[in-house]
Amino acid sequence: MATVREASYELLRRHGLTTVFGNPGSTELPFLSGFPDDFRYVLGLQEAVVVGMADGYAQASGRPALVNLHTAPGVGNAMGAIFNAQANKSPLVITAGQQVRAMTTMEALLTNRDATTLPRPAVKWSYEPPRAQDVPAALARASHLAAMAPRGPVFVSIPMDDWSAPADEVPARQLSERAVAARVAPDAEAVAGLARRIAQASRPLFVAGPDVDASGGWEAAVALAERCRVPVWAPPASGSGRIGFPEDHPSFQGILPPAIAPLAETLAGHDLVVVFGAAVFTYYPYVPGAVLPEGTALVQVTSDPDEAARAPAGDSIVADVALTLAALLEQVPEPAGAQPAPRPAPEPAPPSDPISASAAMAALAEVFPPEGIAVVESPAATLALRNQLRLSRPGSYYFGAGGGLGFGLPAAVGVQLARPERPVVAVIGDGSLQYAVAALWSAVAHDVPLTVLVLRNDEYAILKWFAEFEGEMGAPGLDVAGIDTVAIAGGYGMRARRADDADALRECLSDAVASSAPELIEITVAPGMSLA
Ligand SMILES: Cc1ncc(C[n+]2csc(CCOP(=O)(O)OP(=O)(O)O)c2C)c(N)n1
Ligand SMILES: [Mg+2]
Repeated sequence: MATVREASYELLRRHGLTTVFGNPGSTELPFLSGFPDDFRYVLGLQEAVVVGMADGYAQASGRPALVNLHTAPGVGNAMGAIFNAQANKSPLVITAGQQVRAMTTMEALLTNRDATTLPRPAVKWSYEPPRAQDVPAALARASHLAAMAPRGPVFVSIPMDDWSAPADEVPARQLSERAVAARVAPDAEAVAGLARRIAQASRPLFVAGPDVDASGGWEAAVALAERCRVPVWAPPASGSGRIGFPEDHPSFQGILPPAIAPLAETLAGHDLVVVFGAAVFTYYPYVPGAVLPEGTALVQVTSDPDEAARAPAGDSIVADVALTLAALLEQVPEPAGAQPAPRPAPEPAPPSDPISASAAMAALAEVFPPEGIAVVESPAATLALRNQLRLSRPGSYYFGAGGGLGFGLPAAVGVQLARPERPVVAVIGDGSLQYAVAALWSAVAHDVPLTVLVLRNDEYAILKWFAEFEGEMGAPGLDVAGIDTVAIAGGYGMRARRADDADALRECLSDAVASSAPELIEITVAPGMSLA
């Protein structure tokens, strides 16, 4: 008779969950013992690293990823990363070991006392199976739920003695064979109504957000924008984990500002705004004003019911974004007017010593391969990167939409594991690198040929900018001078170099991108925010 462990591995196999991101403890050993040959274990040395790697892997592969954490302390360490994964709509099946059932009532060491409450509210479902025999069913339910819109992390706590218990043969096998088709097509009337509104609008504008990319709607978004001859914007950068439209396309006009009043001002003069696959809108900081300018109507297309329900203005259609784009494409007529004028090419950054973050991003753009992927966590240089790099292919950009640092470096490892054929460059601030720095070790240990570019300004530049913007001066703790990132990377066994100027940076970057080993490059950049 099969054990719960055997039945569970068979189920995970059928669900394609054969890569396990984890950091083990005694309570996880009964799951891991006899680890099947066709499974891969990716070790992270701290739980922020584990979940960050799984987040990048799940997003870049488009499929749920499996995480295994060490009971309450492991989940506690992981919380910031789970929060990020939820904002990223990253489908993670997060499991954690639990004390043996016979000793949870007396609270033996490592008992996860209130296991299902601990990861809330950052997971959309949290569960501890009532019997050992229910573990496969819990894993099946978790995997289906994680993959359904809105995608996101789910949690299952598993008592350590469950794994060796005899499984319920038939239900476990039935569960393994079930498939759930979860993409929801839009209501035909709603699509016809939106197509009519687009056709009748005199100056429509599109906003293409992260779920255009995640849903596979990239080409349809380009075709629809070209057909309708509308300008396309990206939603505010700080809350967008992916880009939804080629940023070098002539229809693409730029990134909306992140505060209420300036965002509304940018939309002024357009009588219809259609937002595809984004929240309306992820604002910060607070600059009050009307959400929409006078005379502007808005329609949001989102697969996330909550995103639709909480929007402060406009109408919403809840459905798969790619399916809705395809349905619209069949219905909108081609208008008479001209295509929008393309925005200018990026300005060359003026020379300075040290170079500006913009100049560093321009150097990166010069050597960035067309099939490259950028994973970004360099707060004061994000806009410069977006402007200089102008990424043009689907699945080319990952950014922590939750705003929690510690996503970028491990996510880049996960993205590179999922997409070995595309070179991944992580662009990380000197402060941000420290939140999940042990991901450097995972990149080396698992031979992940990632390039890490660290922008060193010895400060939390974005916070200084923010302080000035808010008029809150004199805060301590905004300088991080003296971190020798090259030495740290060396300590983890990673090849690491310092580039002294833009020429050296280009050379180091081309080498690292072409190499099949992980490499880190540090460049000192001028302090402050780089906006373009
Ligand atoms: C987990 C977490 N802690 C703290 C912050 C607050 N925070 C936002 S940006 C930032 C500074 C980032 O510094 P660095 O990576 O050097 O980027 P720079 O601003 O210099 O470009 C900090 C501390 C955060 N976003 N997440
Ligand atoms: Mg910095």
